[in-house]
Amino acid sequence: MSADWTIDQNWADYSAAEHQVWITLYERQAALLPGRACEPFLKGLETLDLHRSGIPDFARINAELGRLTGWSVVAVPGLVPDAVFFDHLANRRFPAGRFIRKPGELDYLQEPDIFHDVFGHVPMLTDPVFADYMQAYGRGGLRALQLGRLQNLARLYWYTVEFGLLDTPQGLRLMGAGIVSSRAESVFALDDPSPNRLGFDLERVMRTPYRIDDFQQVYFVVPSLQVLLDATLQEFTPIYGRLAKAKDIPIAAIETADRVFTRGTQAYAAQ
Ligand code: HBI
Ligand code: FE
Repeated sequence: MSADWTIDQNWADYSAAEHQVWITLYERQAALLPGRACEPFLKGLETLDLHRSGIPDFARINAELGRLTGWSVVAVPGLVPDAVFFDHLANRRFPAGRFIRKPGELDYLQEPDIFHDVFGHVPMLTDPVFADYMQAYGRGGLRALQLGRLQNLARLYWYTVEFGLLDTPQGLRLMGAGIVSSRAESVFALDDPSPNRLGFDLERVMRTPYRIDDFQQVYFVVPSLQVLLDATLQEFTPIYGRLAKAKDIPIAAIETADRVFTRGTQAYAAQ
């Protein structure tokens, strides 16, 4: 492993069983996501031809992805230190876990595997605005680390890149990698009456804790990818100043300033 934690993908070393896990997961989501996932995601999935029969070879993806937005996917063993992660994003390199989950854990896994990272995250990187957003996020992460504001920035990532919804003329659509790579949450995030669905606001999101072990209790709706990019390109110093004095907002709370798409029942979280 090199200093930036990258490893070779060694695509030829994947077993038929590992390719089969990808195919099973891919077929499930490919059947479910049209009409649910946002257009940039579905377009990216097609453009990158990820419906090949098995785990994609990063060398093949990177030829196309590099041409489109200058991004490339690099293989890593798993979660890498924050500073390493942000440095990769700041240089348009997306670190993707090389491993794939076991057949017995198709529906949930602790750590992001290649299906979460490549199927979930990479298609959106074909969109020029989102590609700029992810690089801006990486640069912001390196700065947040220096200022001790990592927790706030991690929430921005969580509620947009991982679990964001996109508002469209046809209604709400899935954007977050954590949702589109999960069969159950792809349904829950749009259809279930339990979670709150609130309009995206940068500081509001940065004050909202999240849960890593179950479906989200709140989803934030981004009006457009451009709004997301513009929010991240602004000067964060005054924002961090206000956040230092602001309290966290309880995860299921709805504030008077919130734009409410769904006032959730929280029934799922209660059981
Ligand atoms: N490492 N490989 C990998 N993938 C991630 O998504 C990741 C990471 N390290 C840190 C991290 N995410 C988060 O803590 C940051 O988004 C804050
Ligand atoms: Fe992720």
